[in-house]
Amino acid sequence: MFAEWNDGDERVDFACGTYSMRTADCSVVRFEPRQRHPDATVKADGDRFRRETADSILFSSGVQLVPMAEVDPGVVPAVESTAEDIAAMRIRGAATIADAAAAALETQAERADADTPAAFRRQLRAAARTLYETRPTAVSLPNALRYVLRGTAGETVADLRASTIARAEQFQRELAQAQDNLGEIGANRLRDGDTVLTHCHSTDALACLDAALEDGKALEAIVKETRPRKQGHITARELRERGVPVTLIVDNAARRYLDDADHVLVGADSIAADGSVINKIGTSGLAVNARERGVPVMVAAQTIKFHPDTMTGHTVEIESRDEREVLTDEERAAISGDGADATDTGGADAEGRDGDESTATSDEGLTVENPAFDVTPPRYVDAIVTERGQFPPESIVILMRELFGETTDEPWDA
Ligand code: RI2
Repeated sequence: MFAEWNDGDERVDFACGTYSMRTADCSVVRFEPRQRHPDATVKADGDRFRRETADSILFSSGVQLVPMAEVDPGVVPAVESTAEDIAAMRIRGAATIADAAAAALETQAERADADTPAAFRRQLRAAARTLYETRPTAVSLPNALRYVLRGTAGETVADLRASTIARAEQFQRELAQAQDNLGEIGANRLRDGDTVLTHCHSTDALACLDAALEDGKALEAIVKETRPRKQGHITARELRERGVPVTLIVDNAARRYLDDADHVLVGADSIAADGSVINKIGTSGLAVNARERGVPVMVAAQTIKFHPDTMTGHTVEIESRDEREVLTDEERAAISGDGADATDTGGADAEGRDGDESTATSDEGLTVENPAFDVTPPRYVDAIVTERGQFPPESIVILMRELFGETTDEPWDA
């Protein structure tokens, strides 16, 4: 999203995501709210922005400011649009995000208006940055960007364009092939008549079930709905499309149903060098309960999910998402006692406060946390299934080193 800054204030409902703002003196900044800021007024304050809500003035609190000298106007709108779709989770799932990012770089290469090789490379790097900044935890995103940018070669714009397009297409082909191969390996762990318990929605996990079904094995599934966004519903729908009997349960019922499961099967957003699995929030609790019940935990994760930075001691950033995924404005108002009719913000409430001031978010004593992912230690994981074979989590670092070496440059440094 790009918002022009003119004279006066601009009232915008900032959802999570990346925004570019131009000030009156034409300097430009980018900022990334990690939480939704309804009806914030943004004011230019020198070369920074400050955000004013009805009752507070915050200077870029919870906001990361990046000098817009780094934002190149040559990023094509389709890339901005893909970035917005990833941030808003209209495109989601680690492998799908990687695929979309490669496709976006391909589009950037096709449509770039650069007339020199240096400008082409600068615009491509800017496009990669735009995509990268959307979601911090799914490492498949920077891994995809790095793969494509490393294949960009040539001395002319035409050669750079052609090599980028070819590389992006190669990445997408290999990604699809890797998932097929992973599925066949994962299917070997599943026996005819097994019941799997799933969490969230993972195309890698689905690939294992698909391959087992193709082998003629009958399977059943217990599907956790997976709050807050209920991506378990996607899993349930896709399994029903395949004719698999599905029992949908709320997350809190998982331990009760573990006795009926032969496997816990989940995907991953990142795999750390010590074998920790970073996946949708709730995975770690499920894995601990599964270990206690003696149900093996199988993680389906292509090697694109390996997080190379963790080989050099870095930790994986856990994405925090908009609190409204957990609590609507109406629910928040009801908890905070901001009026019986939370939707009626236009009138005075029982204590005579003006409705506009008692907004749904005015109670600063109520905090909502919405981490999207958690970390499952390797001791609770039985196998990580990749396209290169299945591994005990503790040994994954060997494959990681073989695939990535020790280099963990940022994708745009490639
Ligand atoms: P595939 C999802 O994250 C889930 O955590 C899922 O396990 C993981 O991505 C991997 O998905 P989100 O994007 O790559 O829904 O296996 O936050 O499709």
